[in-house]
Amino acid sequence: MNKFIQVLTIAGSDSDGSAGAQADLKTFMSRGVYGMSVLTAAVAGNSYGIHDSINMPASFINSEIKDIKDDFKVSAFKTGMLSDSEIIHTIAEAIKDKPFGYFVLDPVIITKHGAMLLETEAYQTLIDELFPLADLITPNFYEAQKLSGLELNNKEEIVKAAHKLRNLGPKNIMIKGEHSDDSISEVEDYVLLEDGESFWISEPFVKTDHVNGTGDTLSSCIVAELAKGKSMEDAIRIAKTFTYNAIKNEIDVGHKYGPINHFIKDEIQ
Ligand code: PXL
Repeated sequence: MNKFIQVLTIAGSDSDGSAGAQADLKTFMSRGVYGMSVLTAAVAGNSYGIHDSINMPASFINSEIKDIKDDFKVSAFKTGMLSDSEIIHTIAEAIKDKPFGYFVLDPVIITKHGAMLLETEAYQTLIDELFPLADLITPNFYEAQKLSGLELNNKEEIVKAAHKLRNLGPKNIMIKGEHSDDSISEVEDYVLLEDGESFWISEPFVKTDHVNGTGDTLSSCIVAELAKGKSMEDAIRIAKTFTYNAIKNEIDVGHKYGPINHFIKDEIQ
């Protein structure tokens, strides 16, 4: 029998398949690991926007997690859309004994269409209950500002925010670069590692609307690579390249903020 490394996403379902758990599972498949999903919520959306959503009851989320725990050996996992404080608390309780290996926390607050996926009053719960358990957090520019309480106008302020976020508990921090300005040529992310090392990582800016699910893809690729035994730095570098390739090789699906391309078979090791 073929053995597969097993990984998990704890995230929301996005009906159009571009983001959330669907993007995570596609990324896991593309990176050669066996993916599982615990759904926290489900959104009704397409490339124009998100039009409805429901949260899973806490008791159901607990049942999903219990079923994974009872049967599988998960080497790494991530969280995505968590909606509210009750869901965050449910997950924090369920994972505090570290049943699933490395923990990558993508602090999803806002979508590319501008829909809010986390209640404002839950920001502090996320920080208090999940940040201390996380091996890595991957906020985008907007989320880094909201969670650090700092305004990020230049590189010094991004570095400062990363240190502030790390003081809240996560071992490693990756702040994804701003790309709302179409005139930029590179998207630069800042990484602060557990041992104090830090670096900027950049790829060319691709001018396209097909960018829904990029954050989900990046964090799930990091999960896949950590599960395979890569170092945190290597996992981050591989994921940045994988996500860039998925954006660059556009697919003609949807009309507005369409999906990125999880079919690419790149040979990044
Ligand atoms: O990409 C952020 C995201 C996360 N989770 C779900 C989403 C989205 C964006 O659309 O729908 C469920």
